Amino acid sequence: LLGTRSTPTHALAAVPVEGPPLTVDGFVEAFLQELHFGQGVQLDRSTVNDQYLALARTVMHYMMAEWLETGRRRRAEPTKMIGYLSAEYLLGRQLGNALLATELTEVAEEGLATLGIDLATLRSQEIEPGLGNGGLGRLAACFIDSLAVMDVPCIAYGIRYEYGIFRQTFFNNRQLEVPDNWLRLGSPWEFPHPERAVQVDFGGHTERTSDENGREHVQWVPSWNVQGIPYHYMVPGYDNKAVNTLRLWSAQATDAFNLQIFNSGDHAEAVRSQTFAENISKVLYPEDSTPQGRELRLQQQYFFVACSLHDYIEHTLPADFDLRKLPDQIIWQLNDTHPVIAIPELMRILVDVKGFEWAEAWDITKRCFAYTCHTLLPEALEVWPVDVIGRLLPRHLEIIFRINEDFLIEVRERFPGDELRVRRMSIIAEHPERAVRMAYLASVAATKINGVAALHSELLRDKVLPDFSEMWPDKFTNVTNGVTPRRFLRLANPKLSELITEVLGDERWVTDLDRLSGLEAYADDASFREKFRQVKAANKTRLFELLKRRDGIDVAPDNMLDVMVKRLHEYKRQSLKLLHIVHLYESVVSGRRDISDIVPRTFVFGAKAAPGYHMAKETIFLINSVAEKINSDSRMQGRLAVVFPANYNVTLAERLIPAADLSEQISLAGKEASGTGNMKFALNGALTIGTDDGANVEIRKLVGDDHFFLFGMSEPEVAELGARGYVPSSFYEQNEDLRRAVDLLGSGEFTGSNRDAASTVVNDLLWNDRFMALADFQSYVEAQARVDAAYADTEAWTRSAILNVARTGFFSSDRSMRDYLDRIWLR
Ligand code: GLG
Repeated sequence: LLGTRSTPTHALAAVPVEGPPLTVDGFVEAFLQELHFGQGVQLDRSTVNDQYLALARTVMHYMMAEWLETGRRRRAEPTKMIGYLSAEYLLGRQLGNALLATELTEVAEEGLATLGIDLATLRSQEIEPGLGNGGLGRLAACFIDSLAVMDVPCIAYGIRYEYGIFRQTFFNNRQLEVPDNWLRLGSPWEFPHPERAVQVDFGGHTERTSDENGREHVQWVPSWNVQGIPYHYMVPGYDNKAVNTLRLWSAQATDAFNLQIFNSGDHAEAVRSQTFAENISKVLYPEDSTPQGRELRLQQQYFFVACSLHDYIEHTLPADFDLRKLPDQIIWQLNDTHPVIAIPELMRILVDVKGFEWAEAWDITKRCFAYTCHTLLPEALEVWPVDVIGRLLPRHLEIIFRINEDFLIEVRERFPGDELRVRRMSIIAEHPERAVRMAYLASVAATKINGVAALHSELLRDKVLPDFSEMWPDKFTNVTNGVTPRRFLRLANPKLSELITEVLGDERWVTDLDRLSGLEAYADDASFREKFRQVKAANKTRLFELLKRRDGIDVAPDNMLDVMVKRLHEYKRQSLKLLHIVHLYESVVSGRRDISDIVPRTFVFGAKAAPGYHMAKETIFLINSVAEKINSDSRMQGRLAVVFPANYNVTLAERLIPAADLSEQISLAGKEASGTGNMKFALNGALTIGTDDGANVEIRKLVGDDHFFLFGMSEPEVAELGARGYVPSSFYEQNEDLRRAVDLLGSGEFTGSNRDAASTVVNDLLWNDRFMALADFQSYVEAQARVDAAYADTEAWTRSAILNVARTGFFSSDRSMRDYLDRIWLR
């Protein structure tokens, strides 16, 4: 009876569920109830963790009624829904958002205060679930927030990694990685459903039989399996009583598998098999914008996708559902190529399990998937060796081959005699080894393919997948990324939110961000500008207090705050930022510039490097080394400072972004697909210094050239320089400032006279510089001089900052979701 529904006939079974009363007293009572009966402890004996867990559970009681009601409502009137498939969700802390969603923040604050408990303390007790690497995972979290807010039916599927993105610490200026044991203090937000476990098969071989009509049947005979246990999380809307579900899968050994070995007396082997199975959801691969071609990663991908499809088809759809109508019921959105193995999986289910003819199954499958690409780096497109897939998923490999065969026939029909094109487009690459190009598989099957910013979608169409766009121009579309205004403005910046609400008259902007345009008029109002500055100053104070507590870092209160936070990656060019800093420092210590001529600035970095990414880790080391030297050099008089708090994550972002004056978005044009940090900064009133890349292009268009510091080559210029042959050392030789900065960096000045310690980065810049930092240096330094000049005019700067807020409502992820609905999901 596992998993079967028990339906009591008692009248009480239909009683509507209600949360506790929305009053301070009601809240306090519910909280104490949770403390006593949930945590089993009395207030005077309770720890902060007890209180945090009880508080989380209390807030969940309020959301629960809405969750249940949303489910009931959706089942009563089924409409097409979104199945969001993502290997990452970088959620950030849950408590603050849950309080916001239930409008309980003040009630909780007041109620807890009557018990002598400080809400902020409990909030800081939460360990954020870091189940993602960076932009891609955070985007997924913003999207599911928006879908709930818009009351769009969506189940988000992913993996419940036991360890999320590693915790970064620094030792001797180098990055050390500490496992992120985010579950260690309990995890109140999740509901495990072991009774809804799904078995997932791996390995083995396939067998063929013919039935009496001569029709061939394929049987996959797997050699091992695991089970996926779903954990459900609430995804609350805002002020709309809708709560969606995030369903994350955890891997466990199947009982039968275990018991057999255990009974044979081999206890060690039984434990080993258990460990082996659990490894699948053990840890998030810490790679960002580079694929990790390990077999375990493919296991993870198939694991969560197989669980999710099974869960939907067998547990969510009505038992008698006619699968020919599947495309009317669901669209599976593939968040990058990580879940693309879902395509052959659906084919396998339809053909092998449900008995569909191939052609009909393919027709259904083609209408069930859409694919989002998040990159422009060719090396970041996932490719799986044929023998790895064959060993792990032999049936899926056959299916992929068959899809490819049919597809290549189609290509030959469309472009007769063009065998070069056929080879280029084949889902199977032949060199350097036979491998499946997952982006191609996705492109062949998907109804729509989208990039994540206007420029990116253009380049995706014309440069990454040109043959596909020629064949199916209508498949290609753009949806510019967005960020949730709930977390990244309303929650992260309460002071600015209050000010906005004050002048706009109400809070409707929180779910209708275009309303921020109402701030335009106030940019010219001196008293509003003064208030705006006070907000920024207060946000800085709040950040500096945190940095003091968290990292022991002292930050000068009055400096311009210049922030570059994102994953450490060569294409993002943290090294260009570093060259600028060293250039300023060098110009002072060489006596070419007086320190009093430097506009006081604090440069903030936040960045994790993938543990196996050597160049990125050396860059972190160098930034820390430069910071150490500059910060302790009394000649700088605090007017030039570099801080690099360890372990940049969502929680820190929420403090940093509202405090920033300047946002650094300096990737080489044509390399950053979109960026989303860039949007968060603009929305919080930081001005951007940036290249014409990713969503910067759209930000600049919206805020206007006068309120954005553009520099660097454009994408066509980059392409042209690349084609001509880029020689970084020629830029070094021709530019004295650059030469002095590079020389100083390489001299050992910052690395305890150890030249070798800086050489990895410096030599690469001089002799390789794949992302053309040296070519953009001069333009960057000039743009920074314009920043300095602009910042000196406080009123004009504030005006620009306000206009950035007023003009970036477009970047709400609610708008992104509307675009997905219009252009992809409901088409
Ligand atoms: C990618 C890109 C970012 C993009 C993000 C979300 O590198 O430019 O903003 O996805 O689409 N791998 C990523 O983080």
